[in-house]
Amino acid sequence: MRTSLWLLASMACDAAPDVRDSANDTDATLFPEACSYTPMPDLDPAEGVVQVELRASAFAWDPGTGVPLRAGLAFNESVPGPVLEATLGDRVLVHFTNDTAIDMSLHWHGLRVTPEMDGIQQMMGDPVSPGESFDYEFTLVDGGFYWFHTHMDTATTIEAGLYAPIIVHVPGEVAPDCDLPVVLDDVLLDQDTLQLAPPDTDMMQLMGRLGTVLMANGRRDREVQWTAGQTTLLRLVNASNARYWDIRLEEHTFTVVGSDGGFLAEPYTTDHVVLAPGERTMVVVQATGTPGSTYRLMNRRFQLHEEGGDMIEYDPMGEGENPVMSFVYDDATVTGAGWTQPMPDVPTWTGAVANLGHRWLLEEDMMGGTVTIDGESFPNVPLVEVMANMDTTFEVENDSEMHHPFHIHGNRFQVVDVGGVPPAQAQGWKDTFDIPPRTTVTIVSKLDNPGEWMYHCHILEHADEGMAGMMMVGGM
Ligand SMILES: [Cu+2]
Repeated sequence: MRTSLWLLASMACDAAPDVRDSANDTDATLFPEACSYTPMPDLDPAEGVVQVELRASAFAWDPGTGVPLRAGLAFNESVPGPVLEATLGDRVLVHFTNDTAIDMSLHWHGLRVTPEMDGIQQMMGDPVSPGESFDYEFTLVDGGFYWFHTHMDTATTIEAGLYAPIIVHVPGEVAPDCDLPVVLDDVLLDQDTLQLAPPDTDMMQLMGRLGTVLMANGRRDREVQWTAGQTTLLRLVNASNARYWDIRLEEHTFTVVGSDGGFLAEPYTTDHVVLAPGERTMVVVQATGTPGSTYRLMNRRFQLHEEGGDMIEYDPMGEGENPVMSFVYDDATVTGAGWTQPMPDVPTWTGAVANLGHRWLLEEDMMGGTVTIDGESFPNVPLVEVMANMDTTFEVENDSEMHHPFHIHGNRFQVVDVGGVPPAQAQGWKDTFDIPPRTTVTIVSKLDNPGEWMYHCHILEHADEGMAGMMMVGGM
C-alpha cells in the first residue's frame, strides 16, 4: 500500500509537466528573512471567525539543495504550509481542497476538536478524495502553538511536505519583538539525484527514517535577521518522521515558556531543548549577541535506541552537532519591550490519581518486523474504554529498546512520572510525549473531550505499521 501510493504520487508528478515548482516561490514571503511570518489570509472580516482557503497539491519544493523535489507535496505551494493564525475562542473554518492524486485527511495536532473534524473518521473510510473539497470547522478551546498535517499514509505525505504551524493567541497576549514559528524537519534524499528516497526497507520501517538534510521552515539554509536587545518567542515543532531533535542556539540561553498545550505555569531556563516527533516547545530568547555576528541553531544527535541494545543505529547526519539555521545580527542595538507570558490554566497533579484508565504496553519484534500496542497492530489493538470527565491515570510501558513518542488525540495530559521519577520540570499540558526504552511513563487527564479518539506512536513509520489504537471516552 505504501509503495503503491508512493508510485502514484511520483508518477503523477512525472506525468504532469505543469507541476509547479519553487521557481514560483511563495515560501520566501511566508517565512521571510525578517524575524516574522505571514499567516494565511482570513477571508472573514467578522471578529471571532477565521476563514481560510487551504489546498494540497503536487509542488516541487527546494529543501535548499538547489534541486526541487519532484515528489514534493505542499499546502498552498509552501513548505511548511502557511501559518493558521487565530485567537482562543475563535470559530475556524478551513475550506480544504485536495488537488493531489491521493486520498487525504487532515489532523489538527493537539487541538481539542470534535471527532468528525479530527481526520481519523476520514482516514478510516471517508477520505477527501482527489479533486474533492471538505470544510473543517472547529472552535478553538486551546491557546498556544500547534500544527496540522495529513493523517493518511503519513510517512510519505508528511515527508513530502504536508505540514504547517498553528498559532492560537491568548486574549491579552502582548506580541514580543519577534514571534517566530520554526518547523524542524529532515528529509531523506537519494545521494545521486537529491530526490526524496522511496520508503523502501522493512528495516527503515522498524528503525524510523532519519533524513540526510536538516531543515528549519522547509530549507536547510534559513537565515533570520536579528537585532541585539530584541526579545524573541521561538515556537519550535518537530515535524520529522522519526528524528528527535536536541536543539541549542550558540551563545544564547532558552527560557522555556510553553509546550504542547500552551504556556507553562513555571518557565525555566536551559541551554538546550529536546523535541520528539510531534512535540512543541516555546522558548523565549533574549538577543544578547554581538551586533554584526551570526549564531547558529544547532542540533545534537539523539540516539533512538538504548545503549548496549541489539540494534546499531545509523544516523546519516553523523554523531555530533549540525547547524539548522542562522540568526544574523544587524549592526543596531535596540531596547526591547521585553515580554511577559500569559498565565495559563495548567493542571496541578503531582502524581497519579487513583482512577486508572488503562495501562498500555508497547513492544517491537525485530525478527518478525512488527510494532505493537497491547500485543496487536492497528486495527486489531483492543479498544480502550474510559469514562469522560473524570481525572484518570494512564500508564504507558515501553518494553522495547527504542524511544517511542506517544501521541493521544482529542484530550490533553500531564506527565507525572517517568520511570518512577517525576519530571524535573513540569511540562504543562501535553498531547505527545517520549516513552524512553524499557521505561513506564504515567500521565493524568481530565478526559473532558468525549468521543472515540486515536492514539499512536508519532514515529510515522511505526504509526503506518500499526503502532496505534482507539480509545472511547464516553459515558457520564
Ligand atoms: Cu514508535
